Amino acid sequence: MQELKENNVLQPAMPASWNEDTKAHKFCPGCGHGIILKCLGEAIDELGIKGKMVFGCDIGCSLLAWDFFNVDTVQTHHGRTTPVITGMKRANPDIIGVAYMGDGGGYAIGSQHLFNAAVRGEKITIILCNNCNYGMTGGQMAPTTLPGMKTETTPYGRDVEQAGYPTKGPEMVAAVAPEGAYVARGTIANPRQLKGFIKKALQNQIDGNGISFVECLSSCPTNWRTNAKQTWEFVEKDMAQFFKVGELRTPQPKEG
Ligand SMILES: Cc1ncc(C[n+]2csc(CCOP(=O)(O)OP(=O)(O)O)c2C)c(N)n1
Ligand code: SF4
Repeated sequence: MQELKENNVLQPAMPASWNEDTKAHKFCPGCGHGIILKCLGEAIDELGIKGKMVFGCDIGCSLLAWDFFNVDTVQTHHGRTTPVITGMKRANPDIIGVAYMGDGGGYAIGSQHLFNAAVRGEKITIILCNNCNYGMTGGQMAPTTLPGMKTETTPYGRDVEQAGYPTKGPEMVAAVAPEGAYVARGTIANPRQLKGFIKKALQNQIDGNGISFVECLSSCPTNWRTNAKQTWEFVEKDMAQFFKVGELRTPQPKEG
């Protein structure tokens, strides 16, 4: 959607929760982070929670979102966004805390935090960008790198005999979280559905239920070294075939 500004120049309509002064954003052309953050921005607007939000971003390309929103934001050490937002939420239960990270941040260096926050059912919302590699550091293998996928550190393709199979985060969180959890996997190839999942994840926190976790299948054309067609094919076919899109856990309706 576009709207006319005072100078009669067509401008893209941005979510009200975005910080217009910091746009255009800093992600590479074709990067999926911007699509995920647009879904998040629209979800924040539609739920009217801008004034209560605390947004946490990790090290990795998610840190480029440190000035993305017009909301209170904290940028943490690599993998530590989950415990930082957990602490803020415990100290001030009225906030809506969102921890945003990459697959390296969530499933490698921060995996213990994700696992234990899920086991404890922390009442926060975690949004994780799965782009099958370590984007910011130049495209090394991540826990989510697909079998046979070439990266900087797997030049002959990921060998599952040596490196194991990719981590399926939502499946793990869904398996260990207590009642009240909302868990889903969306994709930038279907932003309408992805926004719906993110909105439900935020609503779950508003309702005071358990942990909310949304993994987002995303693109990193810079490190994948793909053109636009190859990028979309990889997201829509290769990634979606291995990582099934959909809801894995929804909270039981409360009695009464
Ligand atoms: C403690 C620590 N270890 C390693 C690094 C180096 N480092 C910075 S970003 C990054 C990987 C980021 O990948 P990911 O979390 O998947 O996010 P992406 O950039 O792909 O969005 C690493 C290993 C660091 N900054 N701090
Ligand atoms: S390196 Fe990859 S993840 Fe990082 S901004 Fe560029 S395209 Fe996005």
